[in-house]
This record gives sequence, C-alpha cells and structure tokens, in this order.
Amino acid sequence: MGMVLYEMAMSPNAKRARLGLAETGAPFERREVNLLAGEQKTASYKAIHPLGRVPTLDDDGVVVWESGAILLYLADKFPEARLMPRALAERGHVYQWLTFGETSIHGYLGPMGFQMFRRTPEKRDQQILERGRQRMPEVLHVLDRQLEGKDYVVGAFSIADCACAPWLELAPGFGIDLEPFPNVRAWMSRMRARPSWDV
Ligand SMILES: N[C@@H](CCC(=O)N[C@@H](CS)C(=O)NCC(=O)O)C(=O)O
Repeated sequence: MGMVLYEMAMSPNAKRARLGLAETGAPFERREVNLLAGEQKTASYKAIHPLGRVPTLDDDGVVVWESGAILLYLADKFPEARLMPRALAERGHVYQWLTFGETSIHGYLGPMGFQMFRRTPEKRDQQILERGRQRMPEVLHVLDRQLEGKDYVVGAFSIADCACAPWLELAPGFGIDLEPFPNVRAWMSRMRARPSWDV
C-alpha cells in the first residue's frame, strides 16, 4: 500500500504533513477528506482518526495523526532527507519551533481560520478574530528575530519550517500585517520557492 496521506488540500494542518512528505522525495498517495461535507466524521474515517480531523498518515498500516507527530515520524523514517539535524542541541531547537508552530501560531490562527472558512461573515466571532489580530504581532516578532541572518527557522531547512509556514501563509487574509516582519516575509518567499510547496 505504501504511504497514504488523508488530507484536505486547502487545510494548513494537512499542508504541514504534505510538505514533509514531499521533502522526503518518497512516493505517497493523497486521499481527500471533504471536511465541508463532513467526511471526517464518518465511522470509516474515525476508525483511523478518532477525533475526525486531517491529516492522518497511513504508512503501510502504521497510522499516525497530528501533523507534528507525522513530521517527526517522517524525519525518523527518512534520515537521508535531512529534515532533522543530528546534534542534540539543534534537535532541541527543532522540537521547540515545531511546538511553537502548533501552539503559538496555530493557537491563534487555527480558531481564526475556523471563523473565516466555516462561518458566514455575519456569524463570525469577532472576539476570536480580534484576539488573533492583537496577539499575533508578538508571535511574529519572536519568529522574525529568530530568522535574523538565517535562511530557515533553525538555520538549515527542517520540519520546524514545515510546521510554521502553512498557517502564516493565511495570516494576511485574516487581517494580520506581515509588513513589519521582513525576515518572516523573506523566509516565506524561500518556502514558496521550494518544489514541495506546490505539491
Ligand atoms: N493538531 C491537529 C489539528 C488538526 C485539525 O484541526 N485539522 C482541521 C483542518 S485544518 C480539521 O480536520 N478539522 C476537522 C473539522 O473541522 O471538523 C494537527 O496538527 O494535525
């Protein structure tokens, strides 16, 4: 069977896993789960992801969900893809920024995305949108400082970049200005230029 990624093409969480997969160069099959049609809540899908979310990776019967866990799994499975540095100190930094992508970035942009994509404009919770717009500049400032003088989040490309970039691509559309963060903007351009970005 090989590797199968259950995803929805437009989902930024799925994109994290897809970026990692594409960076390995290994073949994988994509299976679209239509979240808008509720396919993630069917019994057959919940048999592989009990919370009914995307992404899920099925690697020949080894089922892993949570995009961060999928990225870590891929880094372990494909050491030659160099998605994870060898030195322990650098690995510690990858773990930190991977988690930062899941908590600080997704923590604000995820709920904003739900409002923007799953609610009609008049039903959007403005408090959630406002909180994200107020808090994200601090998160972006921290990331911008980290990227000073570096091509990627920890220096060399790693799964930390896969974890942080996909949600930030949506930030301007949510009313978050990236203009004050030149290092973030330059890094996003480098991410977009990688062949994996358009897979
Ligand atoms: N922490 C999870 C979050 C997964 C998640 O929430 N995915 C969204 C799509 S971006 C989803 O499947 N939502 C299901 C739904 O809206 O019913 C991960 O990183 O994999």
